[in-house]
Order: sequence, then structure tokens, then C-alpha cells
Amino acid sequence: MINEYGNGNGTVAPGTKMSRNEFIEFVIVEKTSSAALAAMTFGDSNDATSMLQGVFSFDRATLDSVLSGASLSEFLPGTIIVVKGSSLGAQELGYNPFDNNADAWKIELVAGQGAKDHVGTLINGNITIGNAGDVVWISTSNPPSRNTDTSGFVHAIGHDNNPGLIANNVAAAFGAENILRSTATSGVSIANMGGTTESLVATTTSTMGTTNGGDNSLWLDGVRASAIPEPGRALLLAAGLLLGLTRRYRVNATSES
Ligand SMILES: [Ca+2]
Ligand SMILES: [Ca+2]
Repeated sequence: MINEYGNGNGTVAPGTKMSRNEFIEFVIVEKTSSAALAAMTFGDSNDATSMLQGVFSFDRATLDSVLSGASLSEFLPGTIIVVKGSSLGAQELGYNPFDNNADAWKIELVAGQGAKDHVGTLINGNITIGNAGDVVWISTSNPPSRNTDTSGFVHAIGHDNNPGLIANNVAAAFGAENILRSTATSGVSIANMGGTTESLVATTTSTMGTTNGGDNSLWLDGVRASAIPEPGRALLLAAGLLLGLTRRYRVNATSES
């Protein structure tokens, strides 16, 4: 799912096909392999939300190196993957969901490196978030067959006061709440404050790489808690039990002295 995207100034860094200071934040809601992610495409629409604009895909080798570092074969539910422009810092490929640390659940890919423009040239624009409107989408089609093809979309969110074809198709497929009736000036992010049912807001407080606060954080915290495999959870329970025993021992020691 797309959890948030940030609108910057739209200046595209050479060779990256994405605005320097914009980002897309994805959340994974079921166990997903690097092959499955690399087989998908994602991108944006034009400002009128009437046509697809940029089409990207994830770099499988980068995702494999992340999973290998974490000794996992799949990304766990609750994982955040950020795709960002080249001015928003270096790639962050550390991933360790067994760490009880929000940063350990996310990776950040830079456009042109861990996430790249799709080799197909049928739809060949840059990812630039528009002030008047935009739709950010992820699709099983590789790539979509034409610039109005939304048939493979597995999720999309957007903003537009006057929705075009793509925005209208997204509203019909995923719910009217997936398109925020709003503009988004530079510096504004569109963020889901809900869970699997969108509750979109336009906000100047972007949270690239972390949960969006409110019900969005409660939802993803719950998803993460139930995603930790049993051995990891058992270890955490054992650590908690040990802590409890230590506390009791300390209380007894204090009362005896
Ligand atoms: Ca756009
Ligand atoms: Ca966020």
C-alpha cells in the first residue's frame, strides 16, 4: 500500500527520472519476496490525474542484499519502503524487524539506485508530484499497457480538486476516500492517517520512513507485533519474563536489607 507521498519542487535530478526532493512511502501488508516486489511497477500521474506519467520498478539485487543482511527470505508485514529523490539523503538499507526500533522496520531507496525508471518507454515521464493533483500507484502490470491503463493497480492514493480519469478510476476501484479533494503546494505531504481504509490528509509535517501518527501508527504497530515470527516473539517474551524476575528479586532484596 502507499502510505504517504511528499511534494517538493519538481526539479528532476539528471539520470534519476524523479524529482530531487520528493518521496513515496510504501507499507508492506503481507509477507513479500524481493522477486514479487521487483515484478511490480509503481509511479505517478500527470497534474490533471488523467494519464500515467512516471513508471518505476524496484531493483531486485538491492532488495536481496537487504533481506540477506536481515537473514530473511521475505519482507515482513509492517515494513516501510521509501523511494526518494537524490537530495533526500543516501540509501538506507539496514533492515532488522527483530530490533524493537521503528527505524529497523524501514529501508530508503534512492531514485536511479535501488528503485529505477522502468526500461519500457511506452510511458516515459518523470515522477514529479503535482500541486494541482497527482495519483501515486503500484501495479502488477509490468509496465501498464498504455498511459490510461489502471487495470493492474493493486493500490493507489491521490489528491485532486477536479479528478481526471486516473483519479476517478482509483476512486471507483479502491473507494472515494483514496482521492483527497485538495491541492498540495510544495512542502506538503499527502498521508494516510488511517489503516487499510484510507483517511488522507494534506500536511506540512511529513513523516518519511515512519508511521504517520494517530490510527496509522496504531495500525502498523499492531501489524508489526503480529508479524514477528514465533522464535523472535518467544525471545521477547523470555526477555520480559527475565526482567520481571529481576524486578521481583530486587524488591525482595530491598525489603530484606
Ligand atoms: Ca505527477
Ligand atoms: Ca510516513
